[in-house]
Amino acid sequence: MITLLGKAISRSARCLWALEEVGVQYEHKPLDYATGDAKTPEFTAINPGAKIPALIDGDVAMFESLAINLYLAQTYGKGALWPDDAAGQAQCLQWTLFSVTEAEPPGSTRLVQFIFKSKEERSQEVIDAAAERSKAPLNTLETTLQSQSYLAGDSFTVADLNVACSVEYFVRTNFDLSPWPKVKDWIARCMDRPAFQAMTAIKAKEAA
Ligand SMILES: N[C@@H](CCC(=O)N[C@@H](CS)C(=O)NCC(=O)O)C(=O)O
Repeated sequence: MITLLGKAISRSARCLWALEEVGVQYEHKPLDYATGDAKTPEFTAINPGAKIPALIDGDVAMFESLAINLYLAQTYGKGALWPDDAAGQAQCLQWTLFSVTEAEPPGSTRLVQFIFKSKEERSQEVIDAAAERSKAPLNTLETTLQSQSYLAGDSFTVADLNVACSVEYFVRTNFDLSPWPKVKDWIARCMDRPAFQAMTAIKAKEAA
């Protein structure tokens, strides 16, 4: 049985989305780093950095949300989330690193400013700098999506899932995506997927 460790309201949501996409049976243990759940010897044996999420699948024990998603795609999503051909697989690796290094930093800055900070604590300077930094990755995505429906070609793969995890932060913080209409349409399609909706329902249940 696959076990995902980490509460849904965290980067674990990305892995819940991937698990729902591949359709395998899994157990979800909503460990909360804030209460010390991630500092136990059992958890730090997997991630010495004590951050969620982590995944256990038989002999495999790993951390890093987007690496977990690549693992799930390669292991359980062949021909769907994980393309059959080397060219498509290369695109999945490329876009995953793009997500972490280019798209997530300005997106998570917005998340911190708009979701985790109060109005009084917000910094307009930080928000403006993040908006400026968002333009290059959004331009890259827009150009790519002008000639294809999805990032690795014409069907949804882990490339889309792993980038959408970062771009979704812009949606959640009401960033105006209208200068990037292809991105706006693509992220709406990604967030409309039944697996994304299933993950959203898990988050809502956890928050209730
Ligand atoms: N790059 C890691 C980041 C993991 C991460 O920062 N997780 C947060 C929750 S979203 C956490 O556990 N934070 C606890 C801490 O910083 O002490 C990933 O994508 O999995």
